[in-house]
Formats: sequence, structure tokens, C-alpha cells
Amino acid sequence: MLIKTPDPIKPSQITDKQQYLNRRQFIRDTTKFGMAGALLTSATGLILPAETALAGTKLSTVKNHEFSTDEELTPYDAVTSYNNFYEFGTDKRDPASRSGKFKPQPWSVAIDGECMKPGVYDYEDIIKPHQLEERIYRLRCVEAWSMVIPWVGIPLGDVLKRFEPTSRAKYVSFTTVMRPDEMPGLRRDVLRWPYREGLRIDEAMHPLTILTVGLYGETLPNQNGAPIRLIVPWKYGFKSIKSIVKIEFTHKQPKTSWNISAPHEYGFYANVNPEVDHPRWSQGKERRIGDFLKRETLKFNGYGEQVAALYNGMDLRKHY
Ligand SMILES: Nc1nc2c(c(=O)[nH]1)N[C@H]1C(S)=C(S)[C@@H](COP(=O)(O)O)O[C@H]1N2
Ligand SMILES: [Mo]
Repeated sequence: MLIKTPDPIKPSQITDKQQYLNRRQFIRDTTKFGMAGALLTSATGLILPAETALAGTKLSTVKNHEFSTDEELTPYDAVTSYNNFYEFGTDKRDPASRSGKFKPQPWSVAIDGECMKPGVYDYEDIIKPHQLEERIYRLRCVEAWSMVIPWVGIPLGDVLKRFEPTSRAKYVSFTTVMRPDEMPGLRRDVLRWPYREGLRIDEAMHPLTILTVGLYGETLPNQNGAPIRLIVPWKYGFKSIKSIVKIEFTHKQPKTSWNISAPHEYGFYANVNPEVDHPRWSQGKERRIGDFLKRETLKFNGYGEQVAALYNGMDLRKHY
């Protein structure tokens, strides 16, 4: 990546997440309904109708404990102000400060390739048939920092099955939207646009992989990949592609933006692996955002028990 020395946010810059959410909800309620509405809403715990997919819409979810870590959450402010989303710029603060014009609604996703039900599906068609789950996952960036985030999403495999992939579907490729008017980072050729990522079909179908629509109980902020992104917790963060507009089932391994830009630095698999260093820095340790000291990086980001079997017989030094 372009930024070599991670510069984590100091704890002093971070406001408490629950305070933050309460304050935001209060502001939203008073804006919509006046003071009486705000009091009514907080007193009854009423959930507002999701008349908009804009950031900050409350989602009704169930908690998935089986796949959640109980580690301390990274505060909301850090999760939404320290981002990689190069379509808005390469500085960590760019996605939050330069994504205000981005419109995540209305949204549709093109489904293509080796499947029986290709087509263009509205966001609602894709999400509505599923129960939204909250899953607290570690996210490990290739730049050697990490966060713990309560995502809201659905298993990607459950969604993909509905499009009936054929036996020729060995991989799934994902593409991010390209809107130069709303995404100022696209003016620079820092990556091959549009941003592209890919998974092997068994990785895409793995129960840990989620199609993500929210965090901290609300729809995704623009800077985190609104309105729909991937989260693949045992891989480096760059595999978790944001603002997806196309999903294609393919027979051949798809091209991916980071692998095109620096093939010796970023492989197709990109499994978190402390034993395989990036050519320019170690992957043995990471800094949890907000912490002072570094901690050891775990193989597969700590999800080895669930996913190691996917790679039986593969040399993960070669297939990094
Ligand atoms: N389209 C797109 N998706 C992207 C990126 C990007 O630049 N563009 N950055 C990736 C990287 S490097 C990381 S670490 C994660 C960061 O996700 P977050 O900002 O929600 O924490 O998004 C990934 N998805
Ligand atoms: Mo990353």
C-alpha cells in the first residue's frame, strides 16, 4: 500500500461509542420529529422505518455469537474516520471527509456469469429475504493495523445460492462502483479502476464470509462501503471490497486490483499470515487501533479453526 507507517488514532481522540451513538440518534430524532418525537422514540425503543438506506438508518438484527469475538470493540469514531477506500483518496481521513456526495441509494447489483439466474437485482431484492445478523469480527489490514467491528450482514453463500451457480463456477469476482463525479480519488491512477476483488467459490460460500450492509447496528456510512460490501475476516482487509455493483461467477481465477498493481506484494489469496512478510514490512505483528503496544498477528487472523481446511495441501508461502 502507499502508506508505509501506520499512524493509529490516539485513544484521546476517540469518544465513547455508546455516547456517540446516543447523541447521533438523539440529533436524528429531534431533526425528524422535534423534541417530543425524540423523547418518545428513546422511551419506547421504537425503531424508525427504513425509508432511506442513508448512513445512520437503524437495522433490526440478531446477534451471531458463534462467529463473534468478545474482544473490545474499536470505537465507532475510529471505525468511521480511519479508512481505506482509495476511490475517495489515499489518506486515511479522505473517505470520511470526501464521500459526502456519494449516493448509496437507489442501488442495484448486476449478477453475471456461470449461474442460472443472472440479471440486475435491486438492493432490496438481494437483502430482504434474509435475516440480518450482527457479527463482531477482527479486521486485519495488510498495513499491519487491525480493528474489531460489529458488522451487520448476511452469509454471502446464502445469497449466492439463490442465483444458482453452475458446476463451472469455480470463482466469484466482485466489482466496486465507479462514479468519478462522486468519488474524487478516481481521478488518480493509484490502482486499476474499477476496484476488483475475487474469491474461490468455497471461500465465498464459507459461513464466515458475509455480505455486509451495516456496522454498529446502522446502515454503512459511505466511507465504510455503503450500501453493500464484503467482509472476509481471515483475509487482509483489501479483499473486503466496498460498494459492490457487480458479482460474477467465473471459471477462471479473476483479476484483482491489488494483484494487478503489485503482484509480488499482493496475491490472490491474501490470507492473513504472520509467517509470510510483505516485501517491505513484517506481517508478524499488528497494532490494534487505539492500542499503544503491538500484538502478535494470528494465522488466518485467528480464524484458522474454521478455515484452515480450505487450504489443505497448498503451499501458502507460494499462494500468498
Ligand atoms: N472499493 C474499495 N474497497 C476497499 C478498499 C478500497 O480502496 N476500495 N480498501 C480495502 C482495504 S485495504 C481495507 S483495510 C478495507 C477497510 O475497510 P474499512 O474502511 O471499512 O475499515 O476496505 C477494503 N475495501
Ligand atoms: Mo487494508
